[in-house]
Amino acid sequence: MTPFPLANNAHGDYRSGVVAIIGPPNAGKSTLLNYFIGQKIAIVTPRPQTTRNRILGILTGESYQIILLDTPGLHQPRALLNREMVRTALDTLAEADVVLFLADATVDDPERLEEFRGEFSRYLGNIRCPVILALNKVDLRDKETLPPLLDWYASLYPFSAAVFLSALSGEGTGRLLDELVRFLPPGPMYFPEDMPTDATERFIAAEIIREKIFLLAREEVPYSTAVMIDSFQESPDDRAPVVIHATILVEQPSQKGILIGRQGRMLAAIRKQAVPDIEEMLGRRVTLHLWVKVKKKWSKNERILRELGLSK
Ligand SMILES: Nc1nc2c(ncn2[C@@H]2O[C@H](COP(=O)(O)OP(=O)(O)OP(=O)(O)O)[C@@H](O)[C@H]2O)c(=O)[nH]1
Ligand SMILES: [Mg+2]
Repeated sequence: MTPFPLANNAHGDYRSGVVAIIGPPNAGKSTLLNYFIGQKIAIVTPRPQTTRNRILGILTGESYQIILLDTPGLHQPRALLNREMVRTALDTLAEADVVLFLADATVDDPERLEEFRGEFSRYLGNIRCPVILALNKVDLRDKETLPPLLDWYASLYPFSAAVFLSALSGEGTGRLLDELVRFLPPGPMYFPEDMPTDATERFIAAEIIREKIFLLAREEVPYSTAVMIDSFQESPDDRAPVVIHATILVEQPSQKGILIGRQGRMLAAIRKQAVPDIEEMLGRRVTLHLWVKVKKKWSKNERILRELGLSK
């Protein structure tokens, strides 16, 4: 990363670096990224394996700059797309100054936890920097039941610190921030202080559409979709809407039928929910045109995954 030259690099107590947020699917990694950045950069849904890319958020304070990397959930991948998602998450470890291992505190059944032991240990075993444990969703837990859970995680790995957290309510986030800064090395400001992310508006718009598909379409359908922005036209007149054309890829003709819906109702609902979020992100009105296209086995095709930014 090329340091952004700023005056406060001059004194030595400024801290900065990369914090990789890793953990199982659905633990709340993207929720935490959005909480810290104070705006929606990463999409959030109640379903696992929502995030597919590394998403960078920048949190700048008076004495620190944290480059947060949200990642796809760690799981045992079978299909090519899933393998690429896990690889993307594990690749962030090489760049990290600190790793935040975020787990879901509502997953506490001892047998279920033991099923994860080997997998978690394997991921954590390759990390060469401090790892902070955050047990998330404590708003859903009776606090007295948390210490045994912490003991289980402590038996897994020598975490440098542990924090109970609610990424939804913000409880525990102050303490987590203190811990993250404590383990960051001294360093310069890498990004301008008012820059929240390096993600493009096009990328976030495509992700918002994907989020609505995850929220509205059932079963495996969202997992067989990808969204491509075909065009993104901003008029020089601020009051004119931004006109976005996007294509939703599916793998089967039956999935195309589901996503269009009877008399186009599903596609209309996706558009209706996506537009306000995209408008909020852009601060401008938006006209969104959506198409659905069948591209057989796109998720098993390396070339298409690369084109979609889902593979190297
Ligand atoms: N009650 C509660 N729900 C939470 C909290 N954090 C996240 N959630 C919910 O948990 C679900 C998953 O959140 P995400 O942020 O998408 O989880 P993720 O770890 O990014 O998931 P993947 O991208 O699939 O790996 C969503 O329904 C969130 O609203 C929390 O602190 N408390
Ligand atoms: Mg996510």
